[in-house]
Amino acid sequence: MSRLIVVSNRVPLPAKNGAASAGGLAVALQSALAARGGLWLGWSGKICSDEPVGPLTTLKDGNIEYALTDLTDLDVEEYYQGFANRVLWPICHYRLDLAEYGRREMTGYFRVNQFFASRLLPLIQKDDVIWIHDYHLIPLAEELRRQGVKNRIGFFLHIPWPAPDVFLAMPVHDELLKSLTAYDVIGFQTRQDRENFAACLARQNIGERLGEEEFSAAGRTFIARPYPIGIETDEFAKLARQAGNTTLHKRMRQSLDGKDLIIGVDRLDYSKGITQRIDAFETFLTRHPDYQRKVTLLQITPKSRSEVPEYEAMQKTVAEQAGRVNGALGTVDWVPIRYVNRSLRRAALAGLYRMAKVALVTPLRDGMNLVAKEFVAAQDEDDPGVLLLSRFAGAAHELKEAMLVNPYDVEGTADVIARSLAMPREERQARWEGMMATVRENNVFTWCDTFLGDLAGNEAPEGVEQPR
Ligand code: GDG
Repeated sequence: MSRLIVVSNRVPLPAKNGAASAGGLAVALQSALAARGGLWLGWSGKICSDEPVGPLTTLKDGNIEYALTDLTDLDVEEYYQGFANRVLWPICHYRLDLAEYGRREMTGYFRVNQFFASRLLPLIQKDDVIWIHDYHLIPLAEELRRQGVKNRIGFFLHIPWPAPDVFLAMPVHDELLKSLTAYDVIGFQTRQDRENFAACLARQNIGERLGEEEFSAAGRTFIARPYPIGIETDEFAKLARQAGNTTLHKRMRQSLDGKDLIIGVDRLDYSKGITQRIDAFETFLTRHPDYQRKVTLLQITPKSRSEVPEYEAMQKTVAEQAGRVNGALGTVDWVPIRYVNRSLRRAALAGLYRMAKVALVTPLRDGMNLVAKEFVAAQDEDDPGVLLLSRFAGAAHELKEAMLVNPYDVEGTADVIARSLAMPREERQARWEGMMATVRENNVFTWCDTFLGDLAGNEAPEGVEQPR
């Protein structure tokens, strides 16, 4: 088997105290790489003010080798906080109103991609397969090709690919679209994302579609396919089963004192629909006063990207909103919303999912959303909770048995919260069984193996020459 090189912006180093990072890419890739081994290159998270940036830091954990590079403060400002998180992230999540496009940031983005290529080049061996992740590194393969790299290179986009009208509002759309054609395999979360991408290519007259998944451009062929990401389902289910007896969970049960638990778990991000969700919960409590003092919403929301102004502002908005609802509806012995603004251990999270009667997974847009899948995996098959899921999450394309909602429809979501809490056990079981079968089948290993299988064996469609 050829060596696998994974490249992603951030590299989650092995956790020293079990406090895993809150982030879907990290969670999924860590599971996938631990099983197969390989080299993982990315940003160390450190910012240096001197140039040139020093040598790579390397370390080994089990069969994963890590190679980490620092970035300069200008790099971080332009590439990471600038173009990646203030242009690509909002645009791919349909928030053109939040996109802050600037040429300086765009130039920085391409420059840092060149820098990543220069760091990677000396590490590449002849038969390595290279798997690049996410929106930070779209032009990386093009840079590598320019330097003569002939290895197989794949790309997986963890976030949505938006409809052409939205994507093409970004000034450098053609550069990004063309740079993607340097890959051999491009993976998306859903068929809809792939179709949006294909529609952008067609609209801009870039390359040609040869089949459902095959494309050609600039004398090369590549495939673009949906590979829905998953979790380590059995492992996570076990974690949730075992969590029941820990002190934290006993304390939690005690503090609930028979009240039903509703749970929300999201990085603090405007794409996750947290404010709409709190509105929906408030509407639900107001419309169904019988439930007041009988339910509690636990919203776990670790801080994320706090250096980006929109995120900093959101921290304030959500905290104020939760405080306002608690002030308006709470009583001396009942707090409607427990708002936790930091990261919990993964095992703690698993146990809390299992304790919850309902999960509110209501992003306004989401590539997949692993929380939805984790919640399903964590349930007790005899008495499973209900997943209330936004139809704008990639996960909704697979988890058809969830209670699907439109998160923009606050009143509609409030009604579905009430129906979910009142759902009879047989219906909960039937819905859960369907979802669990999917979460088992499309797990993180299937995701990884299918992608890497395609990357290893992408045959050129007949009659098309594939320059290597
Ligand atoms: C991106 C895409 C796509 C959250 N809070 C804590 C914690 N988490 C973990 C969850 C889950 C992960 O973080 C979040 O994953 P999501 O998939 O929900 O969302 P993003 O971070 O936005 O991920 C997304 C994903 O990439 C994978 O392709 O699904 O659409 O946006 O695993 O459990 N983990 C711990 N403590 C917390 O407090 N330990």
